[in-house]
Amino acid sequence: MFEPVIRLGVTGLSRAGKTVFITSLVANLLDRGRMPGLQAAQSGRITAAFLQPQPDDTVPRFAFETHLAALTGPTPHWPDSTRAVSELRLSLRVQPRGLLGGLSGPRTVHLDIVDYPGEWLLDLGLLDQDFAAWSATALSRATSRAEGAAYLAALNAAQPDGKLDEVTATALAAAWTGYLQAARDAGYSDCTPGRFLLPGDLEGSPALTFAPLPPGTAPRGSMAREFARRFEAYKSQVVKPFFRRHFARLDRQVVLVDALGAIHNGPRAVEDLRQAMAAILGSFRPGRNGFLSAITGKRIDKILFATTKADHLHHSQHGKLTAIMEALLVDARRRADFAGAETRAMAIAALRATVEETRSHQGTELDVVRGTLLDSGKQAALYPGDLPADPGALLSPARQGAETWLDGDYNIMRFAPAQLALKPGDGPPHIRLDTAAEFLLGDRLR
Ligand SMILES: Nc1nc2c(ncn2[C@@H]2O[C@H](COP(=O)(O)OP(=O)(O)O)[C@@H](O)[C@H]2O)c(=O)[nH]1
Ligand SMILES: [Mg+2]
Repeated sequence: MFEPVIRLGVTGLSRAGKTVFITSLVANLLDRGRMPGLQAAQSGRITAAFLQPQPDDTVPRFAFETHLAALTGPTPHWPDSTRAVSELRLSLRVQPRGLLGGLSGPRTVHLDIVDYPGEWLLDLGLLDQDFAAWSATALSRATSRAEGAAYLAALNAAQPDGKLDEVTATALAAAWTGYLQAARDAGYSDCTPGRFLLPGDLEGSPALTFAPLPPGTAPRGSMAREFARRFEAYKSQVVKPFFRRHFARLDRQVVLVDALGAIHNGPRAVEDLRQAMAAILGSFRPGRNGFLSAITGKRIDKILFATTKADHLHHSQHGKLTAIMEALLVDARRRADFAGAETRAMAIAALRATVEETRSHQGTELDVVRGTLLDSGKQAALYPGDLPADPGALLSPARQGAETWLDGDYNIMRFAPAQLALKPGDGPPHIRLDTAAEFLLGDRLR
């Protein structure tokens, strides 16, 4: 008997919220009390949901039980960050709709969820560049950012056209990794080579021991010559296998981004997010990349861009956050010249960690959220600032290279997950996870 499989990719940069998203999605599909927006759940046509061994024997299993215990245990905490690809299979028994449904009885639909780092996705852009072209863009970005200073100093002291020396090579690669980390922490999304940030068992290997170099001669045996060779090795032996093995087999995709974080970090981070979204969409466009179109058998037909952690914002501002996401997506589609898959932008919270309140503050009513601060354990109310109703008010200054927002600041706080008393049949509390699930899976559960 044919049992349909949906392969759902979940990606986003480190800390975007992938682990929390998958954990809460699966918990809310197992216990569907809080999923009214997922039609198959609401109508009772999902008659059962259960975890099963995944089909890929050599991919680490997503540690669902451990992560759920962290989030919903007696002392709730955020799960540890994961560093590589993982996978989980959830199977749903679905009663088909209509006459045919009554006749054929329930069928099983398998949902294979693949969690992979967005850092690796952005590496796709390297495939159509050579070492010189990549070095030029990477160095010009590093030069324009404070975070790049240490690498540029290390580079100054090195002699790219001199004989390769592994100690210098390792030091340069480490300095470049340090820059990528700092840049990402400052809210920038472009951070290639992505595997430098999450090296896994490739750490220290030659394919990960290079760094961008300024233009110049590259005599035989020189560091410049060897770095260019390693860059090619990185593309063929690190980047391509990842795309072949994981990416090429996906049906649906969620891209998690932290739009509030970027807004808090300022116009340059928002501009960077805008470019990263276009780059990500570009990687879902078969045909653009010869390598990808050759390996991609089926096509991803739905892509959701979701900004997570919307629980940092009172719901009265969710519409404005969604509008900002939509504007970014429209722009990304245009820039990437993207047609094909259905795309959608949303503001969600995979796990709601706050409650809403309206407080009077200096004579005005302020819509705030309240939660337990992660660092101190104290209760605090957060008013992140007033998002503009017109997304252009943020996106235009970002595009024009503004350094700071003119009209005030946007704050964020880190909250701990709240203590939960779940009713039987209810999954963890969330915001619009059911709408996200309906977009991603609804049509396949009919
Ligand atoms: N308030 C809130 N914080 C979240 C949510 N999802 C993720 N976070 C925060 O983001 C951090 C990173 O999430 P995680 O899922 O580990 O990100 P990953 O690196 O993409 O897997 C968590 O430790 C939380 O602090 C959410 O729905 N609400
Ligand atoms: Mg994770």
